[in-house]
Amino acid sequence: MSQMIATSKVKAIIGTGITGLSVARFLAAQGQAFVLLDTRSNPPNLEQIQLEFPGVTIVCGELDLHTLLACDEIIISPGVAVATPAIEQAKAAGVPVVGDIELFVRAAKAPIVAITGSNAKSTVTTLVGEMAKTAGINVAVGGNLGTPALELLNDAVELYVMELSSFQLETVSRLNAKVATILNISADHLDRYENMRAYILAKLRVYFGAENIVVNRKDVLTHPPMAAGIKPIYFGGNADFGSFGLITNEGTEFLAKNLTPLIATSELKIRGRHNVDNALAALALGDAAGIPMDAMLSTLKIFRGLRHRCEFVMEKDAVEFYNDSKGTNIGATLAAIQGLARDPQQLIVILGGEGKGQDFTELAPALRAINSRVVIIGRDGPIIAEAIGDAAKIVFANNMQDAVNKSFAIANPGDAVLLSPACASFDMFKNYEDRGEKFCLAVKELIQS
Ligand code: UMA
Ligand code: ADP
Repeated sequence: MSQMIATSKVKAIIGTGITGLSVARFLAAQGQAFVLLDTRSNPPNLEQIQLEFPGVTIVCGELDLHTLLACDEIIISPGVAVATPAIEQAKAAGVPVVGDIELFVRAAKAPIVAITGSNAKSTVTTLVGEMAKTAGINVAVGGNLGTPALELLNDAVELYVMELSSFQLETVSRLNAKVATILNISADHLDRYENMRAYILAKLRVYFGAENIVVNRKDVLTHPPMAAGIKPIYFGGNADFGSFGLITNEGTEFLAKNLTPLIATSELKIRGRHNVDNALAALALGDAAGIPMDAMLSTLKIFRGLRHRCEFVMEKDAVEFYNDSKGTNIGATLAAIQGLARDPQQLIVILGGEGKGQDFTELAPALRAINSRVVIIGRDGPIIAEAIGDAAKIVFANNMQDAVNKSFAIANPGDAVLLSPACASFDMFKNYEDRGEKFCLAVKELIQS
């Protein structure tokens, strides 16, 4: 460390996860000195950090205010709340607190497409990235999606397509995106935010300095209160001037720009009505970013969506199975239920897990409206069952195989079984991917039985 702190300017990196590691690499490449702090007693990547930055100081455990006060900037990972007392105190003492996205914005030379929202971020980010690739644009895609922003920096990149979480947006001053969007807002992360207002204010930061703004016509919470002289581009709902929406011509429904039909809804490969909105959002973003329309439309004809998002798994005796394990909050599950519901086909929805303090009564009207049946798994099952009440017939299951078997037992030919738990997975599974994989395996097991 003595060798690295050859200057009085030392940065504090909070968190040794993939963000912290990317920040360390970025600062080291610039010859800047840093220390790493992580509140966990056994934080990740320690060996890797010691290998790449021999002798660097790593402080584990409760954040040390004296170390923070000795630094000229704090770069905080998204998983750590700015409201942590030591961070608040350092901030009050005049030490700037930023996140990796702030460093990324300072260094990025290509335009940025910035995508946030409570749900559909990964789908829309990936879709816009694929559209740019089809157009032959040198595009870098990442952020909350997986690859930390700073790892994407490259002077050859022509366009950055970034998924940004509210945590990442909290610590960026002006994103200055070429085009920015909030796709939708529903309750999430209320264990981290004091209330919905604080969560929405974090999301609204995505619009700061943006050249173009894309908003959801059907969700007023995505509209900036003051558009600062920018006319928003709308997506969703019926087509209109200044929007990407739906239009029906001679009985066929089309996605349209202004009032010009672009592609028939039936030509989309991603399933569910909510994914029609996602396609419209991607078109609006891509258009504002300068991606040619023909490349965007040919991408829509082949893009099948991401794994664990309303993914068709298999069918047995005319009962279809869908894996929406990424449906980890009520807003996502409502979209999946409404997106996949088809009259007279009925849905059997597998719900449950860690409820994150959500109000599950919000699910009841949607379940009642489609005459759904529900199979419940996981820790907060009883809370969910009580909230749903008599809005749907409820069956309890002990594990994923039991849930799949019981769902099939109550299904009629033509029905669909949808795993969209509206909950986090950690009470029973490693993560949502593990939960989705176990669902797919259980369906396979059922089919082979
Ligand atoms: N942690 C501590 N103490 C610390 C540092 C971290 O307890 O000092 C804990 C956090 O509370 C969290 C975990 O460690 O539970 C990881 O936090 P992190 O900030 O180190 O996370 P990274 O590994 O760097 O991953 C982060 C994003 N994680 C979070 O925001 C929690 C990843 O999003 C993102 O892909 C990655 O940066 C690259 O940009 C994940 C996520 O769950 C997928 N995001 C949330 C979501 O999508 O809902 C916001
Ligand atoms: P995120 O990255 O924001 O979590 P994903 O694209 O991974 O978004 O999708 C997560 C879940 O959100 C999906 O599994 C689905 O249940 C739900 N979802 C997808 N599209 C929409 C939409 N347009 N509105 C609301 N929920 C959606």
